[in-house]
Amino acid sequence: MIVVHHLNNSRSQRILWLLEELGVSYTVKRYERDAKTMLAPPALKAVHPLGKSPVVTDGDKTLVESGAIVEYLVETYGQGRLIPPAGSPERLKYTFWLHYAEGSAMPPLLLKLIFDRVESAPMPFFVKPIAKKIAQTVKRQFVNPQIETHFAFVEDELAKTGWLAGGDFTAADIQMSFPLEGVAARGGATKEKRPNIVAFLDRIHARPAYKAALAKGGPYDILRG
Ligand SMILES: N[C@@H](CCC(=O)N[C@@H](CS)C(=O)NCC(=O)O)C(=O)O
Repeated sequence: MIVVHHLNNSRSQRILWLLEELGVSYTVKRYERDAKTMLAPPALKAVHPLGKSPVVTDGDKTLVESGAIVEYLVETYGQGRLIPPAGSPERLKYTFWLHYAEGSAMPPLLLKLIFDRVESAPMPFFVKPIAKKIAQTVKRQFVNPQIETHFAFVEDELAKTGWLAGGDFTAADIQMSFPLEGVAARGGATKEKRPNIVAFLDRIHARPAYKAALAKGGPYDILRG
């Protein structure tokens, strides 16, 4: 039996969605983030030493890292669904997006989250202006331009077919949903600026499997920013 160790408001939401798309049965074990630090509870470290979400257990296997989990589930339970044929140009794109989501798209979003927090964190009044200035400078000079470059690229790629790995919806679209929801929630992808990303999000959010996964995973506040 597959168990998804699911942290609220996290990347494991897309694993629930993938399993719903594949129609594979699974159970969800829920974990709640610490309200102050937003970190996962120590109980998750008992499942895997990294203590991050998602973690999937399947019999005697324990799997971590979203992209690797997506690959495993599609390979083991997909029966050729949600993945372009081996050797096709679409398959190369599929592999690219599976890696790109966590390797390139997420890091600048994470940096923005961290420096936003530095900017608004409570601290002694005499340090605050300095911390604020540093955070704003890093964001202006490095983080925001990176976000622009990456999501302009995704926007252009989506213009081709509406999906990322060719003409069909694949697990690469599921893997990319998290950074795209993240950038939209933080104001970096509006209808005016990134219409293809917004239309992509509207399409995935309308899928019955996406909705079923939300019902299983509980509140998913990333959608509200
Ligand atoms: N690249 C990893 C990232 C895993 C990760 O950082 N997960 C976050 C949830 S979105 C987490 O567990 N955060 C809580 C913590 O670090 O304590 C993946 O895609 O699985």
